[in-house]
Amino acid sequence: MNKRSLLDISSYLILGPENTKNRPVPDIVRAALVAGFTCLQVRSKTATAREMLALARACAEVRAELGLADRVALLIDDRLDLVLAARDLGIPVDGVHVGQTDVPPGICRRLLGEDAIVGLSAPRTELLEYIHTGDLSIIDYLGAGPLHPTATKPDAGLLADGTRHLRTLEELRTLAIESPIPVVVGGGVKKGDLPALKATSVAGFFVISAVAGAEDPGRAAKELVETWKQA
Ligand code: TZP
Ligand code: MG
Repeated sequence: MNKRSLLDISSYLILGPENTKNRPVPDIVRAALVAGFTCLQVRSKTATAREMLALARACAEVRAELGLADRVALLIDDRLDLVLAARDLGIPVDGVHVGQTDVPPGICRRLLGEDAIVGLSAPRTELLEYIHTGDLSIIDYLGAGPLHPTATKPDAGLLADGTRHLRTLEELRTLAIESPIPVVVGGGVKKGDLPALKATSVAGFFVISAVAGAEDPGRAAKELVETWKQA
């Protein structure tokens, strides 16, 4: 079963224990998957490696219970080593999402193999030059953001001179058209952003707070999925 060919990044949830207002991560994951979220990434800047592996296992179990093991991709943020460790432990993780300062995507591809999913955060500047000159054939999708400033990732879009680059809808439209691989957009994304975002032709949106921080994550997730589909 090649998950790469079935990858659906239209409604993409990212989360870790620091994002859930003390609620168990698997509960939020269940609510989001029931609501129709299509892709899942475990991301934590505070959890230990062992905690991340336990989280990945718990998320994989929820996904399997819901019969979505073949349809929803489960990725780990930043850490190629944890994806390899998860595999060794028999935890069905599908790949990794890396940023511009993590292990290069080419090395992730080589070590994880052709069936793995490798996502990459787009560089903050010179994005169009990058998509025209970089080797994107080894990557499954590009993450771009932030659409808005966000407390979840205070350095999102920050440039060396201290200013912040937010992605404009115009920029995203150009990116979506010119990128040879799908683009998913996040950073402070809320339900109200989705119609304009979808109109740019990007493949999907990613959120943390709009689901993991919502009072009713299942309802919030459902509204996001429905809004995206109907936009
Ligand atoms: N990458 C760019 S912004 C961001 C990530 C992981 C955080 C998105 O979180 P939120 O809470 O949806 O703004
Ligand atoms: Mg990262």
